[in-house]
Amino acid sequence: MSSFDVSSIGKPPLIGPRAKRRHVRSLTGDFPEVDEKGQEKWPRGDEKSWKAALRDIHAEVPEITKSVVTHVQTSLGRAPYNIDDFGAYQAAALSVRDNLIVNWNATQVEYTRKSPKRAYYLSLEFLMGRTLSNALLNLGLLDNYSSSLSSLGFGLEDVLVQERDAALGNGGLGRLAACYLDSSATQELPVWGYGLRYKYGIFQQLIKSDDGTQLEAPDPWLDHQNPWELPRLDVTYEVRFYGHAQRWGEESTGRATWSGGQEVLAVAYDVMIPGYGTKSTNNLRLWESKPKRGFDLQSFNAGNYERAVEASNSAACNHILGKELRLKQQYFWTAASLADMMRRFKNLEKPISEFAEYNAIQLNDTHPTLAIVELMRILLDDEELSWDSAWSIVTNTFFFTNHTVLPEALEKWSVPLMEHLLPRHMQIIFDIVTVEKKFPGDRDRLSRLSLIEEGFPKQVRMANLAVVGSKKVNGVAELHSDLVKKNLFPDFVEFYGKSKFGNVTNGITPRRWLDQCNPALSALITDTLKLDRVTAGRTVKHQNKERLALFVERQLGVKVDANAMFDVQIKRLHEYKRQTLNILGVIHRYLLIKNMTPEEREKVVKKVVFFAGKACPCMCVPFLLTIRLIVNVARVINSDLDTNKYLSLFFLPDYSVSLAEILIPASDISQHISTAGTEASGTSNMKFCLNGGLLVGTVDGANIEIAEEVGEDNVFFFGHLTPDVEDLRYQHTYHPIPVEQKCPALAHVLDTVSSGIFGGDGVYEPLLNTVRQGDFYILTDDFDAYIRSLEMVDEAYADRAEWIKKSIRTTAKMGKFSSDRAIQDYAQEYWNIESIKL
Ligand code: OAK
Repeated sequence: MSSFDVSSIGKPPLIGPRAKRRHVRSLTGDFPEVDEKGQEKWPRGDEKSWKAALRDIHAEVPEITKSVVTHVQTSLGRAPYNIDDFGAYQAAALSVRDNLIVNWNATQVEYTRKSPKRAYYLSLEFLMGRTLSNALLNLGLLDNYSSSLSSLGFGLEDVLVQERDAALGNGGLGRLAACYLDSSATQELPVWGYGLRYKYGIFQQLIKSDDGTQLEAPDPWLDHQNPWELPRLDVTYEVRFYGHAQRWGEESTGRATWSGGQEVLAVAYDVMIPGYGTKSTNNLRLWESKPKRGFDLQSFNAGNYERAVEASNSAACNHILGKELRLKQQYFWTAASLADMMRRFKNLEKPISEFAEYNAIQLNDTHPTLAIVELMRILLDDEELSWDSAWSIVTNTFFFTNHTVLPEALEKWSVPLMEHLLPRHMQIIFDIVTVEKKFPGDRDRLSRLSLIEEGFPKQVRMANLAVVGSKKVNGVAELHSDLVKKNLFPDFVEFYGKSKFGNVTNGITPRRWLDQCNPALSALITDTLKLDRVTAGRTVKHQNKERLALFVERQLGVKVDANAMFDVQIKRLHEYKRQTLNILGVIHRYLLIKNMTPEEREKVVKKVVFFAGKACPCMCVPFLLTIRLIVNVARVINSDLDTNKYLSLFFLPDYSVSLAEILIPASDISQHISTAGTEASGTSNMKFCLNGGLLVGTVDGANIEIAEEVGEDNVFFFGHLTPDVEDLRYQHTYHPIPVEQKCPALAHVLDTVSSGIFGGDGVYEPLLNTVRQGDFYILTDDFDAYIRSLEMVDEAYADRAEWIKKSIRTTAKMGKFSSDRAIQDYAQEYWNIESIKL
């Protein structure tokens, strides 16, 4: 993978007039166009290979070329000479898919034959990114397809970048789910994912050129045929909403009949998940909603239904969807998934009492918590089990992972809404509450433990429900798991005992996040004969920086100095992640350099700062201004001829998995600077380190464990620790100290922004005021330490040989953060499942 064409990363494939111009002929199926001299014109000037492939289609041509050409003709319905890079991508993808299907079938047959205990990963988000490159790597077919495509006149890289990212989610939790699927297949574990087949992925982010504001456009990722999924039009389930729940008999925890309302069809789409170096190929089953034919038209409110279907088709952030639609989406997905699991279990012809011995269900945060109630409903109403038997099965089947301690992310559903949409489920939740009253303790404790929060309206606390209904609960890094116990669920820990609460530190797949995005470094690691690793490591990093520089030049038309230090912060934009701290730090650096003499400037470490990330448009207004500030600061400092040689800044729009794959290998230093105690884990920190980038960060999330592995001297820590944060917030409220007094350097930066040198005409004041007043994320307390840590980064970077050694040591010590380890932790300590060898 040497000359990586980055020009169309994250871009939709070429369609429309421009694409047509690249065809030799339009899609008429005619033979090649003839030029002025009567010569046939063939794409890529490679007439011979196409003709040979056509002629020898049934003879001894390499299998791969044969299969690609066949797909061009039979699946795409095109004459083979009549395709562009996108057509070549489609044909290659279909050809690779053939391999996947064979392995996928073999795997599923083996699972059926051996009837092992299976684990199901329920996640509302799966950020899969591109598939072709990953499938080729995992199948060990990269070189073969590269040769085959090249014999047909196509470069592998040109073909790979045609694929559009599957971006069915927002951020960390969704990408983690994708890494875990890769590792489950690689470890040959019988794990399936269940999610939603959104019609639109996470919005495409556009940055308005005049004022830097973020605009959101839909991501119609399915506009072209998606080669990576198999529609299973025969696998459908009916999912009910609304209606009435009628209890049977007197007993409050007994059976009921739920009838009436609306029914929607859930249709399955299967996505094959290949393991690395194994035939084992797992399944990600995504549900699409379809109207049910012939149902009660009178109770069908067409307008609402359309809206519901449309909304359930968007992977937009939480708050965009109306509450009811979001709840509908969650129930639709969990009900279809459970019906599917139940059908599979029934095929085993085992007694229902053994359900938990054959099934483990992992809840990826609280979004799938309704699955707990749905399984209760099935066991009580359909299987006619007693409450205690049903509850015992449920609480041995589910496992719950929490992914955030931010109170605003803890889901709650209004009781009246639940009663309206899911009347039977609300009954069951009330029944759990009744049973739960057995909890001893005082009234306050009982109310904290309760699944129902008092108020107008009353609310169902989904996190409490997930804890009560699960066998085990875990956080995603050591510190976070401690906070889950101490701050989120202390009463539950006291009630159930500590053993119910654990930790599984997150992991990332080294396939995508090293082999695929950084093949040169991957090769260097496996090359045991290489003597001068420092020089080689430096060369690899430099090549990756040049690749990023080329990308920026093509995207933004600006040249970037690959000899400068590359400093990267890429993640969802959120106040707690403190992109604001970073941009205020950049301004500070700019002002320092601006005030230097030319001689002093020559001693400055040259730096290019990169930001990328999407901001959920429903976030608070001040914070949305951060992107605007970054873009406008970039405009000023990149055009300042005094300083731009020493400091430049870029906001790369439309952050995606594919963009991360270019940015991460190119980073010298990356920023993970959340307020201590707020970032559950972070996983990009692991990706940067694996690629030999060093971290500047707070003592938070997985940063801590990374430092334990790579050594504290290889991480640039700064800032107040978690236990200080509450005290500082208290001080801010009751004994505020003006920023001018507490942190003059920051006050100067804030005043500079207010002065209007970055434009905006006062527009940034709401953002600046969140720092000057309130300062919930303690920027004024951490700013000085942050600047000092960046100075230490400069000093360390000045000794380039030592820096590269740090970088190599960091890469070498990242074994713990492989998702293979993480998934084994889940498999052994939680799900109790074993590998199935094919
Ligand atoms: C998203 C929605 C609701 C709750 C949590 C999230 C989420 O994305 N959390 C992130 O999960 C990652 C994977 O565990 C962590 O690395 C991030 O720190 C966390 O913010």
